[in-house]
Amino acid sequence: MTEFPISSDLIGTRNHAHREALEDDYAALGRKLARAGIDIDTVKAKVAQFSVAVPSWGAGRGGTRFAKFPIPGEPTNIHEKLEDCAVIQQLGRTTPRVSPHFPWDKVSDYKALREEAAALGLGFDAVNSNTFQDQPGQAHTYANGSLAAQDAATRAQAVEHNIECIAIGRQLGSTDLTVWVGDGTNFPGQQDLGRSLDRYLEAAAQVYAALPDDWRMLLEHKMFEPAFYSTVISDWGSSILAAQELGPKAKCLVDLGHHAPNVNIEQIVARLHRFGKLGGFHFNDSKYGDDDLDSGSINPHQLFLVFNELAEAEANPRDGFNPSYMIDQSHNVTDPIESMLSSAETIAQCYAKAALVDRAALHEAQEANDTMMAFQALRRAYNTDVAPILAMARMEAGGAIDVLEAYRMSQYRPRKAQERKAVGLGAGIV
Ligand code: RM4
Ligand code: MN
Ligand code: MN
Repeated sequence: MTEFPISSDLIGTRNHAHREALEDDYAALGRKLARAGIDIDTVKAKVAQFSVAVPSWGAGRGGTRFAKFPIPGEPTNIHEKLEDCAVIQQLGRTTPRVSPHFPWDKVSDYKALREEAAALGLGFDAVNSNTFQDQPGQAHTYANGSLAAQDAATRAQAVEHNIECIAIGRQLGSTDLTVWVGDGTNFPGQQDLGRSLDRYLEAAAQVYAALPDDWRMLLEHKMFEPAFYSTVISDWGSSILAAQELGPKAKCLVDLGHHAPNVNIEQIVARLHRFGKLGGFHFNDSKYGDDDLDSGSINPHQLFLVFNELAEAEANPRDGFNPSYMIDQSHNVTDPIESMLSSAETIAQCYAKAALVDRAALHEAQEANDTMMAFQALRRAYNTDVAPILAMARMEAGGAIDVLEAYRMSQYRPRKAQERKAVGLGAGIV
């Protein structure tokens, strides 16, 4: 029996208040879609099976390198983070898995942690290794790199940490290891650009060799930060070359904030898919760099175009297309639960809109070089308000029609502020 943190009576009462209006909106949208030959219940069923993982570290307040402003009731350990993630899943019903980060989420008993999560209605997604920070008592510093460090003992330590993450992930039921390294340089000449990649590839191959048969290694590229002149896996080109060299279980992971400004990310999606290397996504939004803002808050159209490529990929699968989707955001000025509820809804909305694209009409217009009609096929879907489809799917799954209203009325955060100890630096990323 799942023990969700919010009272189901509260959700039931609020849903009762909103139900009639929702049924009205759903019926109206259903008639509109039917005129275009689309069955709304089929779309709803598709949306109901869509899910995106939440990052354990996203449950804490993030910050910048200038300051961090924790909020009362913020989680301070993985147990409290799981409880917050359970709230997001209970109300929104699109986030049934949590992606843990090690050593941040280290515990002594992972079997017990898996059971604790399951009791809250949660499972685990990709495990994330961390070789971008030093931990107390660590033998070798990552100040000069980890998998690509000049120092062989440092590389060995980073390899060993990744292998430990796989061992932890096996106990948690994960099947993906996400590897993002901060390795890179701040000055021209600081490191040899070719040789640092050689070192990375050699060390990454040792991690790859430790992957169980059904596991994938997801390589996450990032153009800059913390290194500001060069990073070892800087872009999707470096990422796919590394993944191709490592082998079939190595795939590329696209974090929406990790590119040069104005890069055509949807095209990157199509390219990676073409070569069977699209492994996963970290959803967020950005205005300037790795801003980690809420998904779709700056450029919802880009998010839709990314999902449009994913829908194309889903229709033409290559090499077991099964990308792992995760939210990767830093909530500096909002309640992280509210941001993730709102972001998960935005992501699912873009998924639903992409499912509405009339692909036959799109392909026909593309074949005929009819630019305007091809564009309109996308535009029509993008302009459709799919909120009633999502709300109906949510309600039928036991979630809340209005997730933010139910969350606020539950007084969850004020209750946790009474129960939980005050945060030091909290659980979010800076
Ligand atoms: C990085 C990257 C990784 C995440 C860390 C916390 O910029 O996005 O995915 O694990 O931040
Ligand atoms: Mn990321
Ligand atoms: Mn990032």
